[in-house]
Amino acid sequence: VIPGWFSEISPMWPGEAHSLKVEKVLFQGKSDYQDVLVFQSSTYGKVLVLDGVIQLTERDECAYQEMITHLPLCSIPNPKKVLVIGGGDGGVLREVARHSSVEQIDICEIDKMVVDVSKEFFPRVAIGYEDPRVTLHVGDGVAFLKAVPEGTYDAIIVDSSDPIGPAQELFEKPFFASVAKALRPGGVVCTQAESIWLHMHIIEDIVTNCRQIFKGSVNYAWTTVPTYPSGVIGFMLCSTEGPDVDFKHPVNPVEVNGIDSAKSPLKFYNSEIHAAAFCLPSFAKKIIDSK
Ligand code: AAT
Repeated sequence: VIPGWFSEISPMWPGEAHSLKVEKVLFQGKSDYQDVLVFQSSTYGKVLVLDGVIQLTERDECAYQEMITHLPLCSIPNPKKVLVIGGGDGGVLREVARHSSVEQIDICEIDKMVVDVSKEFFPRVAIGYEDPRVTLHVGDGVAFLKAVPEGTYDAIIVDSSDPIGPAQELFEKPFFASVAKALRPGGVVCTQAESIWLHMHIIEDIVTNCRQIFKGSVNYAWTTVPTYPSGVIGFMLCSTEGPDVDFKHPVNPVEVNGIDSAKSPLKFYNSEIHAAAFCLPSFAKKIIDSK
């Protein structure tokens, strides 16, 4: 460990640790679920860390939050009811709020401290909570979903931390089954699905489970986020049986109806990058297509 630097060390990426220079530690706390840290970095703005793992930085959060939200929501016409699991910082809410067709945005985040810390230190992210369509439920996403009546949501976004800690079950088959049940026919889910450079074994399991559970389309997409391990992160996009969803050809462009509710323009997402996100390097394509 280099003095004055934060290094992201985890058994999920053994032998490597991305580091950021720390200008100032702004918050350190221990919630019921995890260690929470906020620091000012010299080059990426403020950084939110849970259990030693970077969740977002001010500079590159747009890449992740815009992609995990608009990949699913731009793939279906007129999304109305949207559920976010995790995502307590509010960034995904901010992005969902850009869609004027949306009438109801529910969020289930396990850790109230993440919500409070985001409102205090990341106002441009937590601004998502200001939208009147948002209802916050503090609790475990697994339990929340089990209680959702069948066919409730048009889209579910699982903005979860890594599968070590409170998010473990969010990567398991029974969870995907309750997601499918909570979606209407032809509804879509997008889940945080780790890195093709580091986690092909996790991705293989997710794809295998999702192909069994989701009878519509099942696709893997990815994007670049410099402060996430290996600099890339992926998403699992699936639809339930019903009206066809072609994730690779967005039908509901957000750039057109977009910028008012979030009070700031999109920084990363556009229709070209949406389509490109589904192009995979050969080594990953081979494995994912074989499942
Ligand atoms: N939006 C950017 C970053 C995240 S946040 C992941 C959130 O999921 C955290 O706030 C965490 O408290 C919440 N969470 C974890 N487990 C659960 C659960 N079981 N139910 C509800 N919420 C949960 C993702 C960062 C990705 C990091 C990649 N290395």
